[in-house]
Amino acid sequence: MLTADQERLDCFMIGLKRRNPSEPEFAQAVYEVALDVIPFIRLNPIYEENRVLERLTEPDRVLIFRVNWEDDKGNMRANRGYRVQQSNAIGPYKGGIRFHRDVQLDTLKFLAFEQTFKNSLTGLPMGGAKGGADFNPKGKSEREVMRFCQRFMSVLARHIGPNTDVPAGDIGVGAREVSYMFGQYKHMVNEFTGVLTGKGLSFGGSLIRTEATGYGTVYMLENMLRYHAQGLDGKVALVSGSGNVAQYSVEKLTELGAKVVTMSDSSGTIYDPDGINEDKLSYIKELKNIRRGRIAEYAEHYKVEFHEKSRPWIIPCDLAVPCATQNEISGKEAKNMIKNGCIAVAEGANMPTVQDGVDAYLAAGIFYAPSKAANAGGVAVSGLEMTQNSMRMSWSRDELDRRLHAIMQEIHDKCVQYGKENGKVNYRKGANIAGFIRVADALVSCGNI
Ligand code: NDP
Ligand code: 2IT
Repeated sequence: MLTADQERLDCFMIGLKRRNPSEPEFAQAVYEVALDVIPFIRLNPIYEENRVLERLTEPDRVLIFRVNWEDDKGNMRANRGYRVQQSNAIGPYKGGIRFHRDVQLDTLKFLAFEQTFKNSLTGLPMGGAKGGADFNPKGKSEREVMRFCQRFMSVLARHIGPNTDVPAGDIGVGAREVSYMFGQYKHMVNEFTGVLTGKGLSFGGSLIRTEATGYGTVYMLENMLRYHAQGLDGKVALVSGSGNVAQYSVEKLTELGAKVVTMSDSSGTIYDPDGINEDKLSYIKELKNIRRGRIAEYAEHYKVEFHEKSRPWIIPCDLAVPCATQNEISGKEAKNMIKNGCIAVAEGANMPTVQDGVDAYLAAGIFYAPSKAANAGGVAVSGLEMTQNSMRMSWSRDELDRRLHAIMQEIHDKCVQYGKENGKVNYRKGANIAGFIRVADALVSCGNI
């Protein structure tokens, strides 16, 4: 990086941290984008003149609200709800809702910021947003989850709409929660519209939305390997997490010939050296989606190792597909994976690798698909659900899978177009610049609002 760019970056980050104290994840996400975008802005002064980076790092608005709800014992409970509406430069605000004990503004600001670039990469007309609550779904009854979703939506409803802001799922929020929220919204506004995506199939949900993030991540990995004359067949893969994104990443990896040897949850990692085949994955789906149990049960059931409180990254592999949460791969773990022979990382989770780890991937020259490119298939199919809802029709599974494939291929190609340097592809740079251009051009064209 040129000295002038480094100075601009340092100065920009000092200002950002001063304006957003105690928000390390937001600063981390912004830094990773600014690293690539600041040199690009120097070459394209129109973006500097319009202060595009400063505008993009300030959310359009942040909503914070109290959510009161009643538990099964009749106690009144209070949680904090959020919606960060980051940018509607290229379409209505769009992004998931996270319910997790640790949710705080910092996390949602990083996610909304990332979402803006990710949505831009899909080529579809969607702005960026993220929301959630510090509600812990673990151990809650079905009725408690329903009541929480209803109370959450009773506040959020006045701030969203099919042309304003279209939420979806994320950690702790799947089709069940989206559907409860949709029911509450419909009840309040007396309108049946595509205000949320990831709904149940019989009332406007899209086929393949459930699978899309995991499948899309593997399509991105496949594209990246193919571009470098490699393939998935016979490769050993580590997957973290055992929720929505992990399950469908494992499904597609296995279908395409890779052997997945790990999955995890917040209590630890299972290591199955024979591979998690279709039958074993069905067991995981039943365990996680129906019984809502812990991953350790898999180890007991199949008599394999369970590494308590441990993450997968110490196990030798060819491929790593993190699908749990942010900052789940440390610099040390990244370096260890590279040392053990890992050749490619595709991020199903959002920002799962710390900055040091990303630096290590790039320095080692392994193939690295950053989250905003790799996991964009989920929101892309959400975008297709919005289109189907507007047209009051639905596409077939094959049609949607074909479109998902095409979108992931386009994202890959944009990363190559903007990320080529010294005969290699820096996918982080490619994704950042390609995502930036579309939003930045819209901001410039629409004036200083
Ligand atoms: P789920 O709630 O379905 O699954 C989350 C998984 O990650 C669970 O196995 C969970 O374990 C584990 N996990 C969550 N938090 C932690 C933590 N702090 N430490 C260790 N493990 C943790 O969520 P999704 O699969 O939907 O989301 C996973 C990731 O993918 C997130 O980063 C999300 O932002 C991202 N993503 C999701 C998309 C979607 O369409 N759903 C789209 C794009 C990205 P446990 O059950 O023990 O908490
Ligand atoms: O991080 C993400 O892209 C999501 N959680 C999906 C968002 C969406 O609107 O489908």
